[in-house]
Amino acid sequence: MNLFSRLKELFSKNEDINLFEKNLLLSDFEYSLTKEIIEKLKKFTKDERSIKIKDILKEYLLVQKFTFENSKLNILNIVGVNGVGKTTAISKIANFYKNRGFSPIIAAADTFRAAAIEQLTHWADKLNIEIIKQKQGADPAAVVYDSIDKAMSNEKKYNLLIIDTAGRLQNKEELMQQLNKIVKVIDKKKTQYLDKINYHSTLVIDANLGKNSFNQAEIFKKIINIDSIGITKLDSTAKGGAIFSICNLLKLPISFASFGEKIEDYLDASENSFIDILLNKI
Ligand SMILES: Nc1nc2c(ncn2[C@@H]2O[C@H](COP(=O)(O)OP(=O)(O)O)[C@@H](O)[C@H]2O)c(=O)[nH]1
Ligand SMILES: [Mg+2]
Repeated sequence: MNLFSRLKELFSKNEDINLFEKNLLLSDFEYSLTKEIIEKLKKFTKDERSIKIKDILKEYLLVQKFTFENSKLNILNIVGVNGVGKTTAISKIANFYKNRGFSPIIAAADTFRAAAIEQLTHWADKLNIEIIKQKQGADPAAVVYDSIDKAMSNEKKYNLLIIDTAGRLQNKEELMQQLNKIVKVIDKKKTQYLDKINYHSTLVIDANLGKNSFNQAEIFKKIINIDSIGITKLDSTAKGGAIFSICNLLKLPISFASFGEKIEDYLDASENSFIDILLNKI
């Protein structure tokens, strides 16, 4: 049962406010945030609380839609720990923006496993989107370099380059090096192509990981500049509370949410009522 269904059930039974507190904590809301929310709730009568809880929670969610420009090469760098749903999300984002008139191209910069390149190729073929890839073990920054050149040499053709990266936290040193090198390449290309590149980096967060997601966000934020987060697996979580902590404490806005394995299980921050739909899924 998701967070809202649980809270609603408690409200309908007019339960003690301590039970709300317990539920927020069980959903991996950070402790100080839980206290703050409970203090706000206490200002309302028991009957009012069921209505007000949504508004109170909304205050803690930051949203930022992707600001892609048709006339530029928009580069979206997707980072995050292995298994959180990066590759799946990339297919969804590419599909979403392709359907809205953009021309996407994908860079397979997770070169660590052959399977990762195959998985991305499978999606690209299915969606009829071009993919730039090299062999397993190739330098991810080299893949990014080639991808930008390819996209820029077809300036009229491609205006959205999405980069898939590896996220092995087991080897932080290597992860740091890889991501820094990718960013350096992008910076160089930005200078080369003057103001024709619009860069955005998004950290993908698995809603199931609860408090661990918060730690992951802190680690990635230290490695590279993160502009926004994307939340995945909202279809199978009871720990969505961590998202509120990430938004509120790390000041990272949400750009998209994913709630299933199908290509259409995607919610983009540019859509109307994004926050309301999102809250109903947490
Ligand atoms: N239930 C569910 N599964 C997802 C979602 N997004 C991705 N997955 C699954 O999570 C697993 C890892 O996804 P993948 O995109 O390969 O993660 P990556 O390692 O970060 O690239 C795969 O089995 C996906 O099908 C989602 O929103 N909901
Ligand atoms: Mg992947």
